[in-house]
Amino acid sequence: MTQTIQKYKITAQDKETFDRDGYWISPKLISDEQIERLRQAHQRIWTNDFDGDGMPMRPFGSSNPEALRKVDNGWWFNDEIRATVTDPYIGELSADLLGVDETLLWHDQVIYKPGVGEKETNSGNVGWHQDFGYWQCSSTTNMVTVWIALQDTDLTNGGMTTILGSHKWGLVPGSDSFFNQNMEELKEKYAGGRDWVEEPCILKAGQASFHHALTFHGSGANRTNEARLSIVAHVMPGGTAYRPGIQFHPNIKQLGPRPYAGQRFEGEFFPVLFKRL
Ligand SMILES: O=C(O)CCC(=O)C(=O)O
Repeated sequence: MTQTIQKYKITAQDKETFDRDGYWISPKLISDEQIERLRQAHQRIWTNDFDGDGMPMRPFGSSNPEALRKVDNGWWFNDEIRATVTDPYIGELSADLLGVDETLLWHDQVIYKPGVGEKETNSGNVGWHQDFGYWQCSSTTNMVTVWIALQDTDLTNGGMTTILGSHKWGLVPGSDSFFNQNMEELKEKYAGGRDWVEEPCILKAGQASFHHALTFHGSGANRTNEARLSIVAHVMPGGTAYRPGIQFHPNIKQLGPRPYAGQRFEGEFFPVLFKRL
């Protein structure tokens, strides 16, 4: 079911921007009503109020109220999130940016960053990382993350920053560093000898940033008193297949008890979002 409101089409210039910078900012994609429903979906998830009788892919929760909260595959147990992250339009925009004819959902994330005001804490930080640092069991780096803002988002409330053109660096060893909250240490590790240019992703509610799987990105403290809410779809091209022996990812389990090299990530755990006719 299509939920998005705006039928903006990717232009040649948008694709050029994505290919050059490693990310692209969309116009507003979802309505105020859908934003509100997704905000309510967040509230339900954090109180374990699920649609259906399923469960999250990994347990979540922390006793620290200032910590970042996140859960993967919210679409398994929340219908509103399912409608958003499997929306064909999200799939079409992703396909056009990746330059492919088909896209599927790799997995989603529901992310909540509490507002900590002036408090001295880095517990909301997301360390500089490359998404593909976690996805090395897949056969292609040509994947994209769609980060949808559920409120106006900038650096004051812990919005993301991308590193301009860093998708051209290839996979940097050890870049699976989402949970390392020491941004300075990570910057030192990754920036050495490279052109490190930080670009904030400034989004109005309902806009999305699309970043390439090799683009370095991270985020800092939410210095407001309101939580920063987002829904994230990670999208892969049709034909993406299993590359064994490198790294574990929970998606491998969805391939069945005896996954094999070259087995496609497809079937009900990996919904097709878009297929060009
Ligand atoms: O929400 C954030 O600040 C970071 C999210 C992220 O790393 C991602 O969506 O790939």
